[in-house]
Amino acid sequence: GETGYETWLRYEEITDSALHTQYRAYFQTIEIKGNSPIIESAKEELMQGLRSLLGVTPKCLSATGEQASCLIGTIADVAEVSQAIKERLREEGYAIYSEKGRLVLVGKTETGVLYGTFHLLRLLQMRDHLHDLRIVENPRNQLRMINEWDNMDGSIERGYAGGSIFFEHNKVTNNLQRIKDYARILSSIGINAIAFNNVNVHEEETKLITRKFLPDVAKVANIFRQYGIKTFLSINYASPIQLGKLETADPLDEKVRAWWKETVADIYRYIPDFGGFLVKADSEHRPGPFTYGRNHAEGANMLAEALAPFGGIVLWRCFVYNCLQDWRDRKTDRARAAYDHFKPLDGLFHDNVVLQIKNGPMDFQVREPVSPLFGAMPKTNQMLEFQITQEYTGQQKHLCYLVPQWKEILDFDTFANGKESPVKSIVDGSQYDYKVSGITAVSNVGNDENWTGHLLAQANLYGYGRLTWNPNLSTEEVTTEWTRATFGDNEEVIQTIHEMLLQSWLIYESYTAPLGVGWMVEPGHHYGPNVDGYEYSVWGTYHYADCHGIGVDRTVATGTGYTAQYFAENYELYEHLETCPDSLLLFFHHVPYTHKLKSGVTVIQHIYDTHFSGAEQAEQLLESWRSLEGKVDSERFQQVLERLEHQAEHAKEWRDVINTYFYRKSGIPDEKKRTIYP
Ligand code: GCW
Repeated sequence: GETGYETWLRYEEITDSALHTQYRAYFQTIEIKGNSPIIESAKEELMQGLRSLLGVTPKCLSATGEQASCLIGTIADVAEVSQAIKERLREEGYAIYSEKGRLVLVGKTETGVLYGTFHLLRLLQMRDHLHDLRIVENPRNQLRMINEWDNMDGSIERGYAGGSIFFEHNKVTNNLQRIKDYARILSSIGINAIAFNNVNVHEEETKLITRKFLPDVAKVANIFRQYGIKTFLSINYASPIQLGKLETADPLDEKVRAWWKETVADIYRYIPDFGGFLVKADSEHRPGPFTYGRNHAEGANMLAEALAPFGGIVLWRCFVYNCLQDWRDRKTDRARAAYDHFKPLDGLFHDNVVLQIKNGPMDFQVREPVSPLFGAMPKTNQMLEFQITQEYTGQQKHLCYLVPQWKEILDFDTFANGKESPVKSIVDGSQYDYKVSGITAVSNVGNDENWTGHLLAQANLYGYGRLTWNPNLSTEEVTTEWTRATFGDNEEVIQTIHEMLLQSWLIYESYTAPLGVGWMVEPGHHYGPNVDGYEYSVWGTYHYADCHGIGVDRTVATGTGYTAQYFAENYELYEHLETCPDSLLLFFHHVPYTHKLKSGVTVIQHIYDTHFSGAEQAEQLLESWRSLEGKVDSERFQQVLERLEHQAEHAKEWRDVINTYFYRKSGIPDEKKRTIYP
């Protein structure tokens, strides 16, 4: 039966006979130049895909002089590529063109060939014609990365789809086939880098950079390499103490510097193309340079120097804030932290360091503004971090398709370099002269049979990869691709799932924390409503609701001054009540419940309205899915059905907890007199 294991690489057989005939003609005979491991992967993918889509195994020609109907190779190997095409191809790019019944796929590099192969298969999945193709594709972002938060005991921090596919019982897994399948999935959407252990590096994981585990890490890296993916490791900043028996991890200490250099040299003996280190330092109780009175630049540069001779890089996370805050203290604002820590260090980082910045200033909430750090450091490489795993967006029990959210973030104009300096143009390196940059995200994959727990959450992984390849793709394009590749030809099925996905983020937002204020979740695991769960805690995540109003005053005029971290245009937008968008109102302002939104309703009435309608819409998602019974195979139908049933129930819980809380605080009844439990 269908488990969802194949993801969007299902390659369901093409039934349209005209198309079938057309495709078969192009794949009568294939010549694939080269025989490196990556080219072998491309060949394997193509053969497997064609067998499945067309039910045929094309004949492979090797340079016999006979002309193949489909020719594949790098520009170095394919003689007939025009100069014009050659010039347009950049690293990892490819071209696919066809004329007179012949198809040519060329990659600038072997990896380009592999990406081109996946593109070619996608054309078939989308049932596109292959006549007169003129495709030239280059990835927009240099680093297109995945971070796993996997622990060696087999658990995954914030994982909602089972255990790790990389580790079990404090060892690297023997199930290399599953890792290979993951590499295929990632490569098909253009991912080219992965850090496969959690950024919180615990005791055993610290040893991944030692000979105890390097042979195993190398096995994993060997698999990823065949799919054009570079392997990185998250490291423990205190490794010199824990592993090297030194008394300090001070980045300016000569012994520490020597220790890292030796350690790095050893890693490269096992993994010659090792990507580098991902570092969470001085964040949430993780060790870092602060202990020794050093700043982040000093801390990162020391590692960068050790990696530089091998071409390795340091991904240094900016998720740094005071996680021992006193709720009584109204001066400290967690949202300010990343900018306050890093902006003053612009220009001090080595050019093989990249700052990895979460999309928002807080922590992957369903709605928060874009981090003001993007574009604020013209002399420092920056990359963007998204969260595919749905920590705060329903934990893969609720449907929450994040592509629309990511599009908003990528398109957000920072005004860093004047008008039209969107986030996507910062992190693709086109705005400033960054040596390294790109996008990364926390994976939503685990060892559940269908990878993501919620089958439809596969769309988030797919969409992430596609947007990272090209942030200019529209939500509709990406969504259509995924839906067709995953669910086939039935227009009603495609239409219904497409709509469900596109509405789901706003639906989730509407029955959870209102108007950008965030949180209101159960502390610890972060699932389900608890309005005051974090209100008196150390985490700096407050909403300040009282009997008059709610929200965090982050203005310069009367609040924490956070708004000043934005460039002028955005500062003006957020600073003033009159211009601040409704969706972020409570993130930036503290207002009375009776404050009228731009939509014309009061804050309190908005809370009631959205929570009633949100829960209803969650019910409608379930109904929409039910309408597909018999049109989607029963196994996958059932999987999704169960999640949607839970979501519909849980949305009511959210609705009632939130509505009751605000009714009790404000004493203001619902204008429409719906049931609010007193
Ligand atoms: O989102 C928060 C999570 C932590 C996580 C941390 C981080 C890996 O609740 O579990 O730790 O962010 O991004 O470092």
